[in-house]
Amino acid sequence: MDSIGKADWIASQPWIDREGADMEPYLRKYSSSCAFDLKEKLTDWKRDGIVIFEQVVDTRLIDALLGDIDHLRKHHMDFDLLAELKGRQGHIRDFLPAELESDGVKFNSIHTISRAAARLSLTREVAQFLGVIFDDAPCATQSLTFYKGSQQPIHIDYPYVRTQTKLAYLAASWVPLQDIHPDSGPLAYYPGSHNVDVSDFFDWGGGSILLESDSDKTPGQFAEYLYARMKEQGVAPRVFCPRKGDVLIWHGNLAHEGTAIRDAALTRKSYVTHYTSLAAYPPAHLKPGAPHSGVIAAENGGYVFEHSWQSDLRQLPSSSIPA
Ligand SMILES: O=C(O)CCC(=O)C(=O)O
Repeated sequence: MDSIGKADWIASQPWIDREGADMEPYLRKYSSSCAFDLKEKLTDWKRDGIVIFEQVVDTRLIDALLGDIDHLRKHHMDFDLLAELKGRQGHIRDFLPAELESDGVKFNSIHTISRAAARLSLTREVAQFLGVIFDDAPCATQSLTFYKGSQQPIHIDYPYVRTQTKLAYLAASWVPLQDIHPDSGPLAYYPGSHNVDVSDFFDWGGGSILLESDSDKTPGQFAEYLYARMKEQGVAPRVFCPRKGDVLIWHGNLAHEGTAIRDAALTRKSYVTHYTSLAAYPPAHLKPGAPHSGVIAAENGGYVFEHSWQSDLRQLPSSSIPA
Protein backbone atom coordinates (compact mmCIF):
# COMPACT_ATOMS: atom_id res chain seq x y z
CA MET A 1 0.00 0.00 0.00
CA ASP A 2 1.18 3.54 -0.71
CA SER A 3 2.21 5.46 2.36
CA ILE A 4 -0.15 8.03 3.85
CA GLY A 5 1.19 11.48 3.04
CA LYS A 6 0.33 15.11 3.71
CA ALA A 7 -2.16 15.24 0.82
CA ASP A 8 -4.18 12.55 2.63
CA TRP A 9 -4.25 14.65 5.77
CA ILE A 10 -5.35 17.78 3.91
CA ALA A 11 -8.03 15.86 1.97
CA SER A 12 -9.53 14.48 5.19
CA GLN A 13 -9.77 17.77 7.13
CA PRO A 14 -13.06 18.70 8.84
CA TRP A 15 -14.80 21.83 7.58
CA ILE A 16 -13.19 24.23 10.09
CA ASP A 17 -9.64 23.38 9.03
CA ARG A 18 -10.26 23.84 5.32
CA GLU A 19 -9.07 26.94 3.53
CA GLY A 20 -11.67 29.72 3.59
CA ALA A 21 -13.81 27.91 6.21
CA ASP A 22 -17.04 29.80 6.86
CA MET A 23 -18.42 29.52 10.39
CA GLU A 24 -21.79 31.06 9.66
CA PRO A 25 -23.66 27.95 8.42
CA TYR A 26 -22.40 26.00 11.44
CA LEU A 27 -23.34 28.78 13.86
CA ARG A 28 -26.84 28.76 12.37
CA LYS A 29 -27.06 24.98 12.57
CA TYR A 30 -25.66 24.44 16.07
CA SER A 31 -25.64 27.64 18.22
CA SER A 32 -29.07 27.09 19.77
CA SER A 33 -28.22 23.53 20.87
CA CYS A 34 -24.91 24.44 22.55
CA ALA A 35 -24.66 25.25 26.25
CA PHE A 36 -21.90 27.85 25.56
CA ASP A 37 -20.97 30.69 23.22
CA LEU A 38 -20.21 28.66 20.10
CA LYS A 39 -18.74 31.55 18.10
CA GLU A 40 -16.25 32.33 20.85
CA LYS A 41 -15.16 28.69 21.17
CA LEU A 42 -14.88 28.14 17.40
CA THR A 43 -12.75 31.29 17.20
CA ASP A 44 -10.47 29.99 19.98
CA TRP A 45 -10.20 26.61 18.23
CA LYS A 46 -9.39 28.10 14.84
CA ARG A 47 -6.68 30.34 16.35
CA ASP A 48 -5.15 28.09 19.03
CA GLY A 49 -6.20 24.50 18.28
CA ILE A 50 -7.53 24.19 21.82
CA VAL A 51 -10.59 25.21 23.80
CA ILE A 52 -10.98 25.29 27.57
CA PHE A 53 -14.28 24.98 29.44
CA GLU A 54 -14.07 25.93 33.11
CA GLN A 55 -16.11 24.21 35.82
CA VAL A 56 -18.29 22.13 33.54
CA VAL A 57 -17.18 18.60 34.45
CA ASP A 58 -19.33 16.69 36.93
CA THR A 59 -16.99 16.25 39.92
CA ARG A 60 -19.13 13.36 41.22
CA LEU A 61 -18.13 11.44 38.09
CA ILE A 62 -14.49 12.34 38.74
CA ASP A 63 -14.74 11.01 42.29
CA ALA A 64 -16.46 7.86 41.00
CA LEU A 65 -13.64 7.32 38.48
CA LEU A 66 -11.02 7.79 41.21
CA GLY A 67 -12.91 5.16 43.23
CA ASP A 68 -12.91 2.83 40.19
CA ILE A 69 -9.16 3.26 39.72
CA ASP A 70 -8.60 2.45 43.38
CA HIS A 71 -10.78 -0.65 43.10
CA LEU A 72 -8.98 -1.75 39.93
CA ARG A 73 -5.60 -1.48 41.63
CA LYS A 74 -6.82 -3.62 44.54
CA HIS A 75 -8.60 -6.26 42.40
CA HIS A 76 -6.66 -6.20 39.18
CA MET A 77 -6.84 -9.98 38.60
CA ASP A 78 -10.64 -9.68 38.21
CA PHE A 79 -10.64 -7.23 35.28
CA ASP A 80 -9.88 -7.23 31.60
CA LEU A 81 -7.83 -4.13 30.70
CA LEU A 82 -4.50 -3.04 29.25
CA ALA A 83 -2.02 -1.04 31.30
CA GLU A 84 1.25 0.65 30.44
CA LEU A 85 4.31 1.19 32.60
CA LYS A 86 7.56 2.73 31.36
CA GLY A 87 6.74 1.89 27.74
CA ARG A 88 5.77 -1.73 28.55
CA GLN A 89 2.18 -2.48 27.55
CA GLY A 90 0.36 -5.53 28.81
CA HIS A 91 -2.72 -6.97 30.40
CA ILE A 92 -3.24 -5.71 33.98
CA ARG A 93 -3.20 -9.35 35.15
CA ASP A 94 0.42 -9.54 34.00
CA PHE A 95 1.52 -6.64 36.20
CA LEU A 96 2.54 -7.03 39.82
CA PRO A 97 0.36 -5.22 42.42
CA ALA A 98 3.35 -3.00 43.29
CA GLU A 99 3.71 -2.04 39.61
CA LEU A 100 0.05 -1.05 39.42
CA GLU A 101 0.54 1.11 42.52
CA SER A 102 3.56 2.84 40.99
CA ASP A 103 3.56 6.41 39.77
CA GLY A 104 4.05 5.88 36.06
CA VAL A 105 1.26 3.40 35.43
CA LYS A 106 -1.40 4.27 32.84
CA PHE A 107 -4.66 2.40 32.32
CA ASN A 108 -5.74 2.15 28.70
CA SER A 109 -9.41 2.56 27.79
CA ILE A 110 -10.74 2.24 31.33
CA HIS A 111 -13.99 3.62 29.86
CA THR A 112 -14.78 0.07 28.67
CA ILE A 113 -15.20 -1.03 32.30
CA SER A 114 -15.95 2.25 34.11
CA ARG A 115 -19.25 3.99 33.48
CA ALA A 116 -17.91 7.08 35.25
CA ALA A 117 -15.04 7.25 32.76
CA ALA A 118 -17.35 6.72 29.76
CA ARG A 119 -19.63 9.50 30.97
CA LEU A 120 -16.69 11.85 31.63
CA SER A 121 -15.63 11.29 28.00
CA LEU A 122 -19.06 12.61 26.97
CA THR A 123 -19.11 15.70 29.19
CA ARG A 124 -21.76 17.96 27.71
CA GLU A 125 -19.56 20.84 26.51
CA VAL A 126 -16.97 18.45 25.06
CA ALA A 127 -19.47 16.31 23.16
CA GLN A 128 -21.40 19.33 21.88
CA PHE A 129 -18.28 21.18 20.77
CA LEU A 130 -16.78 18.17 18.96
CA GLY A 131 -20.17 17.50 17.38
CA VAL A 132 -19.83 20.89 15.68
CA ILE A 133 -16.16 20.43 14.72
CA PHE A 134 -16.88 17.04 13.16
CA ASP A 135 -20.38 18.03 11.98
CA ASP A 136 -21.18 14.52 13.17
CA ALA A 137 -21.49 12.61 16.44
CA PRO A 138 -18.18 12.47 18.37
CA CYS A 139 -17.13 8.98 19.46
CA ALA A 140 -14.46 8.03 21.98
CA THR A 141 -11.88 5.70 20.45
CA GLN A 142 -9.49 5.31 23.36
CA SER A 143 -8.70 6.76 26.79
CA LEU A 144 -5.77 6.97 29.19
CA THR A 145 -5.55 7.63 32.92
CA PHE A 146 -2.47 9.27 34.42
CA TYR A 147 -1.51 9.30 38.09
CA LYS A 148 1.59 11.46 37.82
CA GLY A 149 2.82 13.88 35.17
CA SER A 150 3.76 11.97 32.00
CA GLN A 151 6.86 14.08 31.16
CA GLN A 152 6.17 12.97 27.57
CA PRO A 153 8.29 14.93 25.08
CA ILE A 154 6.55 17.21 22.59
CA HIS A 155 4.39 15.28 20.12
CA ILE A 156 1.30 15.43 17.93
CA ASP A 157 -1.22 12.61 18.21
CA TYR A 158 -2.15 11.65 14.65
CA PRO A 159 1.00 9.70 13.67
CA TYR A 160 0.15 7.38 16.59
CA VAL A 161 -3.63 7.59 16.97
CA ARG A 162 -4.83 6.66 13.52
CA THR A 163 -7.49 3.97 13.52
CA GLN A 164 -10.09 6.54 12.32
CA THR A 165 -10.92 6.25 8.62
CA LYS A 166 -10.59 10.03 8.12
CA LEU A 167 -7.18 10.84 9.50
CA ALA A 168 -7.84 14.49 10.38
CA TYR A 169 -11.05 13.70 12.28
CA LEU A 170 -9.19 13.48 15.56
CA ALA A 171 -9.33 15.40 18.83
CA ALA A 172 -8.73 14.72 22.52
CA SER A 173 -10.02 15.95 25.86
CA TRP A 174 -7.91 16.34 29.02
CA VAL A 175 -9.82 16.19 32.29
CA PRO A 176 -7.92 16.92 35.51
CA LEU A 177 -9.00 14.54 38.28
CA GLN A 178 -7.65 16.99 40.88
CA ASP A 179 -6.49 20.63 40.98
CA ILE A 180 -3.23 20.64 39.03
CA HIS A 181 -0.16 22.02 40.79
CA PRO A 182 2.44 23.85 38.64
CA ASP A 183 5.22 21.63 40.07
CA SER A 184 3.43 18.34 39.30
CA GLY A 185 4.43 18.18 35.61
CA PRO A 186 1.35 19.82 34.03
CA LEU A 187 0.36 19.44 30.40
CA ALA A 188 1.71 22.16 28.08
CA TYR A 189 0.52 22.92 24.55
CA TYR A 190 1.78 25.02 21.66
CA PRO A 191 -1.07 27.38 20.66
CA GLY A 192 -1.62 27.60 16.92
CA SER A 193 0.62 24.62 16.12
CA HIS A 194 -2.40 22.70 14.79
CA ASN A 195 -2.25 24.91 11.71
CA VAL A 196 -0.37 22.92 9.04
CA ASP A 197 1.49 26.08 7.98
CA VAL A 198 2.98 26.12 11.49
CA SER A 199 3.56 22.40 12.15
CA ASP A 200 4.18 21.37 8.54
CA PHE A 201 4.50 17.56 8.29
CA PHE A 202 7.18 15.29 9.69
CA ASP A 203 8.39 12.70 7.21
CA TRP A 204 8.72 9.35 9.01
CA GLY A 205 10.34 7.95 5.85
CA GLY A 206 9.28 7.72 2.19
CA GLY A 207 6.88 10.66 2.60
CA SER A 208 4.78 8.90 5.25
CA ILE A 209 3.26 11.15 7.92
CA LEU A 210 2.43 8.17 10.18
CA LEU A 211 4.60 6.08 12.46
CA GLU A 212 4.78 2.54 11.07
CA SER A 213 6.55 -0.53 12.41
CA ASP A 214 9.22 -0.06 9.72
CA SER A 215 9.50 3.76 9.82
CA ASP A 216 12.98 5.19 9.25
CA LYS A 217 12.48 7.79 11.97
CA THR A 218 11.82 7.52 15.71
CA PRO A 219 9.50 9.36 18.12
CA GLY A 220 12.65 11.03 19.51
CA GLN A 221 13.43 12.49 16.08
CA PHE A 222 9.80 13.58 15.75
CA ALA A 223 10.18 15.49 19.05
CA GLU A 224 13.43 17.11 17.83
CA TYR A 225 11.66 18.16 14.63
CA LEU A 226 8.75 19.67 16.58
CA TYR A 227 10.95 21.54 19.08
CA ALA A 228 12.93 23.04 16.19
CA ARG A 229 9.79 23.85 14.22
CA MET A 230 8.08 25.58 17.19
CA LYS A 231 11.23 27.66 17.80
CA GLU A 232 11.47 28.64 14.15
CA GLN A 233 7.77 29.60 14.07
CA GLY A 234 8.04 31.51 17.37
CA VAL A 235 5.47 29.36 19.17
CA ALA A 236 6.07 29.13 22.93
CA PRO A 237 4.42 26.45 25.09
CA ARG A 238 1.55 27.40 27.39
CA VAL A 239 1.31 25.45 30.64
CA PHE A 240 -2.17 24.24 31.67
CA CYS A 241 -2.85 24.22 35.42
CA PRO A 242 -6.60 23.63 35.60
CA ARG A 243 -8.87 23.07 38.56
CA LYS A 244 -10.88 19.91 39.05
CA GLY A 245 -14.05 20.54 37.01
CA ASP A 246 -12.25 22.17 34.04
CA VAL A 247 -11.56 20.47 30.71
CA LEU A 248 -9.34 21.19 27.72
CA ILE A 249 -9.94 19.88 24.20
CA TRP A 250 -7.08 19.72 21.73
CA HIS A 251 -6.91 19.34 17.96
CA GLY A 252 -5.40 16.12 16.53
CA ASN A 253 -2.56 18.16 15.00
CA LEU A 254 -1.70 20.20 18.12
CA ALA A 255 1.82 19.91 19.56
CA HIS A 256 1.76 19.20 23.30
CA GLU A 257 3.89 17.65 26.02
CA GLY A 258 4.04 16.65 29.67
CA THR A 259 6.31 19.19 31.41
CA ALA A 260 9.01 18.26 33.93
CA ILE A 261 7.89 17.18 37.41
CA ARG A 262 9.51 19.65 39.83
CA ASP A 263 8.13 18.06 43.01
CA ALA A 264 8.16 14.26 42.86
CA ALA A 265 5.77 14.03 45.81
CA LEU A 266 2.91 15.57 43.83
CA THR A 267 0.32 13.58 41.91
CA ARG A 268 -1.17 14.84 38.63
CA LYS A 269 -4.21 12.67 38.18
CA SER A 270 -5.78 13.14 34.77
CA TYR A 271 -7.98 11.42 32.21
CA VAL A 272 -7.50 11.75 28.45
CA THR A 273 -9.98 10.65 25.76
CA HIS A 274 -9.33 10.55 22.03
CA TYR A 275 -12.28 11.03 19.66
CA THR A 276 -13.23 10.73 16.07
CA SER A 277 -16.57 11.15 14.31
CA LEU A 278 -19.21 8.45 13.89
CA ALA A 279 -18.60 8.28 10.13
CA ALA A 280 -14.82 7.91 10.69
CA TYR A 281 -15.04 5.39 13.54
CA PRO A 282 -13.12 2.24 12.54
CA PRO A 283 -15.87 -0.13 11.30
CA ALA A 284 -14.02 -3.24 12.48
CA HIS A 285 -14.12 -1.91 16.07
CA LEU A 286 -17.94 -1.68 16.14
CA LYS A 287 -20.31 -4.42 17.17
CA PRO A 288 -23.06 -5.37 14.68
CA GLY A 289 -26.00 -3.02 15.02
CA ALA A 290 -23.96 -0.04 16.31
CA PRO A 291 -24.77 2.78 16.97
CA HIS A 292 -28.12 1.30 18.03
CA SER A 293 -26.50 -1.48 20.02
CA GLY A 294 -23.05 -2.21 21.41
CA VAL A 295 -23.12 1.17 23.17
CA ILE A 296 -21.60 1.84 26.60
CA ALA A 297 -22.79 5.45 26.78
CA ALA A 298 -24.73 7.75 24.44
CA GLU A 299 -25.00 11.24 25.88
CA ASN A 300 -24.94 14.82 24.66
CA GLY A 301 -24.89 13.67 21.04
CA GLY A 302 -21.76 11.50 21.47
CA TYR A 303 -21.02 7.80 21.82
CA VAL A 304 -18.77 5.43 23.69
CA PHE A 305 -18.92 2.00 22.07
CA GLU A 306 -18.09 -1.47 23.24
CA HIS A 307 -15.17 -2.85 21.27
CA SER A 308 -16.20 -5.55 18.78
CA TRP A 309 -13.68 -8.00 20.25
CA GLN A 310 -14.93 -7.64 23.83
CA SER A 311 -18.07 -8.95 25.46
CA ASP A 312 -19.54 -8.92 28.94
CA LEU A 313 -16.52 -7.26 30.52
CA ARG A 314 -16.66 -7.22 34.29
CA GLN A 315 -17.46 -3.64 35.29
CA LEU A 316 -16.00 -1.38 37.96
CA PRO A 317 -18.25 -0.08 40.81
CA SER A 318 -19.38 3.15 39.10
CA SER A 319 -21.13 1.10 36.42
CA SER A 320 -23.81 0.13 38.95
CA ILE A 321 -24.64 3.76 39.84
CA PRO A 322 -27.82 4.79 37.99
CA ALA A 323 -27.23 7.53 35.37
O1 LIG B 1 -1.04 14.36 29.94
C1 LIG B 1 0.08 14.38 29.46
O2 LIG B 1 1.08 14.68 30.12
C2 LIG B 1 0.29 14.03 28.03
C3 LIG B 1 -0.91 13.37 27.43
C4 LIG B 1 -0.71 13.15 25.99
O3 LIG B 1 0.18 13.66 25.41
C5 LIG B 1 -1.62 12.33 25.20
O4 LIG B 1 -2.47 11.64 25.76
O5 LIG B 1 -1.49 12.37 23.95
